Amino acid sequence: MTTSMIQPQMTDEVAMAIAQGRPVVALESTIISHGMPWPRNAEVALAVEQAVRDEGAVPATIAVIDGICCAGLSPAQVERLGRDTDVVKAASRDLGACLVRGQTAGTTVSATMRIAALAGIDVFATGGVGGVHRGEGMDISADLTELSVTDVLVVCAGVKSILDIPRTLEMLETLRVPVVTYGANEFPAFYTPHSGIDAGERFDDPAQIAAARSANRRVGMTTGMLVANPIPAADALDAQEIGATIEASLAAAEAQGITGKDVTPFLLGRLNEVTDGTALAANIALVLNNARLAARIAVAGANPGVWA
Ligand code: PSU
Ligand code: MN
Repeated sequence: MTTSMIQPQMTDEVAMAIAQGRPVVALESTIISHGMPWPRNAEVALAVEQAVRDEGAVPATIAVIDGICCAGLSPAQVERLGRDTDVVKAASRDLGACLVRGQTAGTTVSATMRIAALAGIDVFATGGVGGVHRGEGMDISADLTELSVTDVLVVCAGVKSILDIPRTLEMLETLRVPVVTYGANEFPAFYTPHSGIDAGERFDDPAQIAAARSANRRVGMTTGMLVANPIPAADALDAQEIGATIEASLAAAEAQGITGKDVTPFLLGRLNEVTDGTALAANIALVLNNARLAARIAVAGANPGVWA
């Protein structure tokens, strides 16, 4: 890191943990500002922080508050992200403009990775990463490009089928981002553990995931790493049913001319509405599940000698 890069504003809890080399897990905030409805969004964000603490790591929810990059938020700041309607959605390329304008932003996976890296945090839990959208529109999330250049490990529940899962995995291969699946042979599809796609690399032990990451670093990889963690069977939705609902939501987005960064929030909002809370409940369950796995990987990685 060059000295001209900024240091995010950190809470004492996060700053102290980083200084002492204790495990820290970054958490994103677009899921709060644009991914879930108020007031569940703020409640869930605080519950996810607690899940990380319960596994022995320190949570650092990341956002831009009044033009300042923050790693670690107060409950009042989390509430503001969840409730205020003037909070913008920032990917990594939006950060500069947000800072200059003094805006408050929920950070996507790409922007959260960027700020986590600045803070010295290298494990991050989210729900789903962005990816290659369906259709021929070439709508490809900057989450993938950020993963290719920023060394932060991201735990997600796979790729939601609002996206083109096979193309997203192909793109990750092209970008040489290591992808591993935790405890399954099939790559998960967010609301369901089933995508019909082979998982590729499977690991059953968080410590092994930490070790694989360390080995990637030893061969000179400077990319991030994507860990796909299947939603627990008890919380999963019926693949066919949610698949049909997603198809209908995609058609609605197209009919209404939704484009650009509004596409993902529109689809998520619509899924949460039309499923009468079922999709939201599954989303919450998988985020908590991802937070716990990320914390276990961070704890394993913080053991002396595991990570270079
Ligand atoms: N997937 C979800 N919930 C979310 C997102 C993705 O299930 O809230 C958010 C994440 O912050 C992700 C972003 O980084 O959407 C991707 O947006 P886009 O497709 O515009 O790159
Ligand atoms: Mn896009």
